[in-house]
Amino acid sequence: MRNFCNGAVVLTDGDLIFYYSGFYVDDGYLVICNGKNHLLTDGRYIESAKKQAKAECYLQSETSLFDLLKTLNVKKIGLIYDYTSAKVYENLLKSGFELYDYTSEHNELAMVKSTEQLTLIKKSCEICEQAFLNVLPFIKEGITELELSAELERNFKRLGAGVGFKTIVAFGTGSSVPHYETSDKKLEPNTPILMDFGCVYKGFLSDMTRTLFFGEPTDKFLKVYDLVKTAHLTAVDKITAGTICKQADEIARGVLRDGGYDKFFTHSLGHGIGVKIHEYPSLSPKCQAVLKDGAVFSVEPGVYLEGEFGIRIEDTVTLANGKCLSLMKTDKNLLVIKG
Ligand SMILES: [Mn+2]
Repeated sequence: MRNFCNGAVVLTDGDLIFYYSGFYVDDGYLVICNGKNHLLTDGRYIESAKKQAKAECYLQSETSLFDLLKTLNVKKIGLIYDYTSAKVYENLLKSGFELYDYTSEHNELAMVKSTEQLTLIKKSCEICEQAFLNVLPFIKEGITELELSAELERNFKRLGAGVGFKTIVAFGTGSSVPHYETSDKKLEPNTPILMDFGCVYKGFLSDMTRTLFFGEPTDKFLKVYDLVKTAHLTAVDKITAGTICKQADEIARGVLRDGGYDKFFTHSLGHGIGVKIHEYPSLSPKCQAVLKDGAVFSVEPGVYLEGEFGIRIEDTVTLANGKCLSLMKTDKNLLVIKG
């Protein structure tokens, strides 16, 4: 029987292969053609792939990508440019295929989560939050940032998940660096603690940040905390299905501006979350994307005062029936741990 396809999508990124086939490989190709998945991988994966992937599976040593594309009679190939190597792009181009960027089609599809995907993300958020609650008793003078992050990550695994991304635990002035490198710094009295963490449950991520205080917070810290909390709660309250990303960012940024701290909010309000921790859309001052029901994203306003402290409050949220709902239950009030 002649297999006629013409157009296909070729993916090489492990997370995206997982998104479309339900199976993660970091070395292989997923070819989607006429609504059918074809997965090419090697001997390390093939046994599990045949059981788990929603795809026809092939050993790369027996069937090359080019053999398969030829068999399927593919002429035109969609690639997700941000997640395709220049080498793959060049090899396909040299072989005479017409290439196009499949990114926007993928983004619109991946932004809206299915019921099944949402269930996994909710579980991921539940584990993330439980792990956070479990580590609170470990916060004592002398513990290091790395020890606290290890405890958090140990809890992800105990609760059935994996580490979603590089955990950030920042004590004191380290908290003013939004993507701080967790170190062996020891916890001292009267110190803010910023923790940014997330787990991965059956391929789907969660993302959460809490800023706590160990000891006695200053009036300035309390004032800025309150402002960031108001920015967070106002954004969750006002974002709806139909909100343009830049408007969503402005809701929180406006609150910080009214308080005089918007110039210390040095990143975007949030980002889509799914099989990757940073997905489309970006809730940034420039993004024109429209948020839709079923979207899952972070809301994470922050204020970073160099040499003093940083405060960020982040939840993973979703849009359902037009409204923005947090998938995290712990409240956003400042948690003060007495030294
Ligand atoms: Mn985040």
